[in-house]
Amino acid sequence: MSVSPTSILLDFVRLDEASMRARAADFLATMDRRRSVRSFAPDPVPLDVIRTAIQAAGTAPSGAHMQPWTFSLVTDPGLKRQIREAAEAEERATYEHRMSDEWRAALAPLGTDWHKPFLEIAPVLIVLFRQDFGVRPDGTRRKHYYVQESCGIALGLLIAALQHAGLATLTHTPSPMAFLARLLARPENEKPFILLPVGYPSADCEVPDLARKPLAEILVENPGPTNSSIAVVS
Ligand code: IYR
Repeated sequence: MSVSPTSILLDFVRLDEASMRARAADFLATMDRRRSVRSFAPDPVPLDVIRTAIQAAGTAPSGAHMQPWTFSLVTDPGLKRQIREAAEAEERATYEHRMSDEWRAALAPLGTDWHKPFLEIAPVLIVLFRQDFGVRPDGTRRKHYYVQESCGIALGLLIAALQHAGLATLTHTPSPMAFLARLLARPENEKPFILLPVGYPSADCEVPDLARKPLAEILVENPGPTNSSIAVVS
């Protein structure tokens, strides 16, 4: 069925159910080993692998296929230092003055503070910028749609691609992040969305002993007012 003059046949491989189960379980096992890492080894990583992961992130669906994202790849030690210094200045103000007591208490189990040495130690920083609008060659603005959702999906794919490729990362949001647009000389239509240090974990890397919610807690099947299988709490 042709839906538009420019459509092409879908390239889709239908798998047998045994293969589907094996692949789904393998993917879960890989992703379940993912942890937010804050202690990196300084060892370099293959940049072609990072570029391939970014290309995978760029396959994300986006509003009206506007692909409203730019990925900045930072490896230069001087630039990483500037990013660390600016991030720590903001984070220090946040931890010391801007955070509510409730927020501080929620972060306590993670053991975070304003020091961000990983921004210099990790061999790679990826900064994802969201494009709030596009700019045509003649300078006029092109509207973008569902920018937050689109970038959130691209970020999820990037994290999965990096994990799948054997790299560790952290979703870091030094707040506010405007300094990233300045230091990385991004145009006015781009705003920082997330900062990901990427590398190998340090040999002595520790992570908080956290548990993920079991499937039964995150999944409701066929929910609705008429579904009698949903327990009624009195
Ligand atoms: N951006 C700060 C604080 C922080 C906030 C949340 I919500 C976290 O899940 C973790 C940290 C920092 O990176 O320390």
